[in-house]
Amino acid sequence: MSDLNVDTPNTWCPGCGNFAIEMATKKLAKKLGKENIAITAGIGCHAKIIDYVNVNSFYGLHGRPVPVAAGIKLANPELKVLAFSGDGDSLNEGVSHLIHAAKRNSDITVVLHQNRNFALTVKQFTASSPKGFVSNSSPSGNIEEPINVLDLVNSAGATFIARSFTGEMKHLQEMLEKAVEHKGFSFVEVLQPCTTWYDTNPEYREKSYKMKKIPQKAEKKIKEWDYNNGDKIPLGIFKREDKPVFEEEMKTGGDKVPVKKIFESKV
Ligand SMILES: Cc1ncc(C[n+]2csc(CCOP(=O)(O)OP(=O)(O)O)c2C)c(N)n1
Ligand code: SF4
Repeated sequence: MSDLNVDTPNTWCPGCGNFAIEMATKKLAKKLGKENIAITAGIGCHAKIIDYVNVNSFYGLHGRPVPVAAGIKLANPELKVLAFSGDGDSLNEGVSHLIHAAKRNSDITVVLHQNRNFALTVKQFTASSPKGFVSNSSPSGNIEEPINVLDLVNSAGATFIARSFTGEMKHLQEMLEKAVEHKGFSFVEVLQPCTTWYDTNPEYREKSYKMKKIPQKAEKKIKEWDYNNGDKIPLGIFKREDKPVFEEEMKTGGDKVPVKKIFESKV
């Protein structure tokens, strides 16, 4: 993978889950051919993946890796496009972009580095932090309930939903490969312990387990873990379904979509 490596010094903390995501991304790029993929990222520790993997990439604004990826895919549908995002990035700052890309079934893959805090800016609570989380912006404990991101993207219309953990390298690799193979909006939540501000390794090692098959009722399985104190954290694919993708609908100008009488213009 020498041509995927860079000379840039790596500034992630020792033991950070991001190293596993970097490794999995390099293996994916090697498998697909580096000229066939493009990656985007927001701003944060997660986003440094752009600096460390030598493929075509775009370092976006905070919360904006998803629309940039969707734009790249529209312009060049041959590319496999992945958006790497943080939970602060796409669940606080840019949450509307995530919802709309899922709603459109844009043919991109979003990889969420789920470390459940704003890490680069030294530990503030995000929409994924558990209730009671003590941070620099919640010194007495977070009073808000965490968002279940899988539930959110499922309701928005995501056609592929998976969760993995950076402590399960082989599983992570498999989830990324399956997500990229999927035609339509694919979302992979990667549980990524932040060893400096919120080391969730012991909790995830104890509670996570791999699902044997895709559950029949995604909604129910997705709610098995509430991001607070649940006992079990399922890993694997929760949902995979075929639906028309945005880029192809755009190409045909929507002429295959039946227009209902009520929406026809009078002018
Ligand atoms: C519009 C905007 N708001 C705020 C910031 C400051 N900022 C930079 S990185 C960051 C935290 C990123 O957290 P997250 O997206 O969860 O990624 P992590 O660092 O945890 O990987 C923030 C708030 C910014 N750069 N731009
Ligand atoms: S602060 Fe956390 S997320 Fe950022 S590099 Fe260090 S361990 Fe990783």
